[in-house]
Amino acid sequence: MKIYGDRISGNCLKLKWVCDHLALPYDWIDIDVVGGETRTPDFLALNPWGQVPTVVFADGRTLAQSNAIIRYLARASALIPADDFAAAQMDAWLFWEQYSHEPYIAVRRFQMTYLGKSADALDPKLEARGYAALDAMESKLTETRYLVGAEISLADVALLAYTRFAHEGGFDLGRYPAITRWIGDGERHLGLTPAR
Ligand SMILES: N[C@@H](CCC(=O)N[C@@H](CS)C(=O)NCC(=O)O)C(=O)O
Repeated sequence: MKIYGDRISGNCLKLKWVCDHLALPYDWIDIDVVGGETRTPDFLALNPWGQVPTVVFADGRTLAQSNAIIRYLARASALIPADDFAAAQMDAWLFWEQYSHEPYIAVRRFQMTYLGKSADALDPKLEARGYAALDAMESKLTETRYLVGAEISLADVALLAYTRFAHEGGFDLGRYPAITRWIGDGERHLGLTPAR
């Protein structure tokens, strides 16, 4: 399996963490997002959406969209709850991550850390909606160790991707004791070097 990805991208790191955790072999091919490598004719032939992560399997089939890919890679593993309702709750977090978390927290981080923009130059909605997302996570993680109960699942993998780097987008994680505890638990479980 070949993973086309950029290590600055949480969406791409989700795949690396799942593969490393489940001991799935892969070749990682660096694609420089800031340098425009997702928009070359060769890359667009691989993924017409022009985005990483993109995976090419040994039989030549390709798959894009980080959460679809990790769901496929982790099928039949403990990262997907065996109980169907718990698995649906995990999916709810995966969809929520892409619509209500990543567009604010990841985008603000990208604009500030990788495009060098100041907080004043950014749409204030990014900060307000990012904090709203963190508030929702804090509320859940005050009740349970992980997002879908006592065990880690893909919901945690997907949301760790950008939450653990939220400070790089100007978000103050010091306001969130439950999220801070959860980041530590998730990093230890997945064998990640602490982001802070
Ligand atoms: N919903 C997609 C988002 C993918 C995405 O936006 N990838 C960014 C990097 S995080 C990208 O490839 N941007 C380059 C571009 O759009 O040209 C996913 O979860 O995989």
